[in-house]
Amino acid sequence: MARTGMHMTKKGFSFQGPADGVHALKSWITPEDDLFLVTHMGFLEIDPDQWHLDVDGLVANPIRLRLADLQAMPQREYMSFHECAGSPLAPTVAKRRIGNVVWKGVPLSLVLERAKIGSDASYIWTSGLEWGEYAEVEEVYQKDLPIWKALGEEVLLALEINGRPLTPERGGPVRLVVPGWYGTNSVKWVGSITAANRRAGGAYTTRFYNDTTASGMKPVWSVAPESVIVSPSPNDLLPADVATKIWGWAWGDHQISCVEVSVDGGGSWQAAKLGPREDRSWQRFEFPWSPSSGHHVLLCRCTNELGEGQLLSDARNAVHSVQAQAGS
Ligand SMILES: Nc1nc2c(c(=O)[nH]1)N[C@H]1C(S)=C(S)[C@@H](COP(=O)(O)O)O[C@H]1N2
Ligand SMILES: [Mo]
Repeated sequence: MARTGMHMTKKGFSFQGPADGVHALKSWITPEDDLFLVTHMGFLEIDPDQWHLDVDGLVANPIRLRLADLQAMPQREYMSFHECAGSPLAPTVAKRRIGNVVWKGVPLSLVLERAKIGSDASYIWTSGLEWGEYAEVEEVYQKDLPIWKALGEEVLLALEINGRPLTPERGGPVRLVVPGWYGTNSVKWVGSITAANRRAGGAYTTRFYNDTTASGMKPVWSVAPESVIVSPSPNDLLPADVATKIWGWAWGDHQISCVEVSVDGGGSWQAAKLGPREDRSWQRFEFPWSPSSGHHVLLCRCTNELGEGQLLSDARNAVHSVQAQAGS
């Protein structure tokens, strides 16, 4: 049921992102104007004075927190890439909705501690306050986290992004952020948190955002290694035989240890120079290149510290390629 002090400003699924896609992502920290926005059922606008968060379920001390209560608690900043997993109706299509931002908020673990979470709790369920329909399903946007992730220092009830309060479209006044995991887990317009001893049974945790694998269903949680070429972009005309750089970003839940670039459509691969990561930020890679006159197919692929890599196609983290033109 809708609480008072809130209304939907736009109904239905919505995606917004930069017109140039990943080629717009030229800065280390993605300005909000270049950061994608996703909602399934619509955007919610909440009066911050009326917002509250209920924490219940397997807790000894159920609590209701208002915005001022959260603002009075210890907060931390955490830099992280932020990536949408793509459509739950087409989970093997790479959408490359990505950015790198700094979140600020109260660690979820502190709120769970205040509520005296029980030792029998193994999952934390989180629900958004908006309402409506997505793919003919009319249900609350509810997600879950296993307790080990929920208690991670990086998981925040965020109040700010890049030093500014969250806008209504971004999920303000308070949203969950789960750095390292796909955006679908970072519940916007959060209104309730429930400690439970099993996974949440709603559409957004069972029917959507579950991948079919050889060993059964796998929730869309940890972000697989991925990389994109930011420059050159397909619109550039490069001067032939002049030194330039192929550069881009690589990221994943686990640190990226190697990025390789191909300038011949995947015939051969060479290691790129790879930059550091901060918290769970993306990492910059670059590769020097002097293109001969003509058409070139550029690709990049990465491997994380666990040895996991990227498939060429048919995966949400499939290899990115760019068609480049050089001439004189
Ligand atoms: N309440 C709520 N939270 C939500 C969603 C939603 O539809 N409702 N969409 C999720 C998805 S799929 C993504 S990718 C991120 C997008 O966050 P952003 O719009 O800030 O980029 O929010 C997630 N949190
Ligand atoms: Mo998403």
